[in-house]
Amino acid sequence: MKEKSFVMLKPDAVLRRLTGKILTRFEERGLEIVAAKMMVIPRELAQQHYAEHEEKPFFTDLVEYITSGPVLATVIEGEECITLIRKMVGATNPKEADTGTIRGDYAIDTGRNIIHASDSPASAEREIGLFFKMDEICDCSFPDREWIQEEP
Ligand code: D4T
Repeated sequence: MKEKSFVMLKPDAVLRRLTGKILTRFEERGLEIVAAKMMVIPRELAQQHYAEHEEKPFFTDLVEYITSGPVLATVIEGEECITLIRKMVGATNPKEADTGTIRGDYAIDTGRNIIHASDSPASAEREIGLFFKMDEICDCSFPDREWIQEEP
C-alpha cells in the first residue's frame, strides 16, 4: 500500500551539508519526495512534535537541538515506505545503527542523530499535519514508477 512518511533532516544534517546525500538515498531507492521545506522550527512546534517525550529527561536538550538551526522537513511517498524508511534510517542510537543505514554511516550520538522518520501510519499523519498544509504536498506522477513498482 502506498504511504506517506514525515522525514526531517535535523540541524546537524543541514549544517554538515549532508542533505543532498541523504535525499539521494531515498530517491535512488525509488521513493518520491512530494514535499520539502527548509525552516527553523518554532519552539512550540518542536514541543508538539516530540510531545510523547515531554516527561523524559532528554526532552529539554532534544527541543534545544531540534530548534538550534534549520531543518529540512519533507514528505516522502512510496510503497509501504514508513517501515522501509525506518530501516534506511537505522537505530535511534547511531552507535547501534547498522553500517549502511543513514545514522550508521553519518552519526555517532543519539543527541545528534541527524534524521527523523515517522514510526507508524498514525505518527506520519500527525507529523505531516503539524508541518505541512495539504496544498504544500504535490500529487506528482513520476514517469519511472513502472520500473520501481510492478503495479504502480
Ligand atoms: P526521532 O523521533 O528523532 O526520529 O527518533 P526515533 O524515533 O528513532 O527515537 P525516539 O522517538 O525514541 O526519540 C526521539 C528523539 O529523542 C532523542 N533521544 C532519544 C535522546 O536524546 N536520548 C534518548 O535517550 C532517546 C531514547 C533522539 C531521538
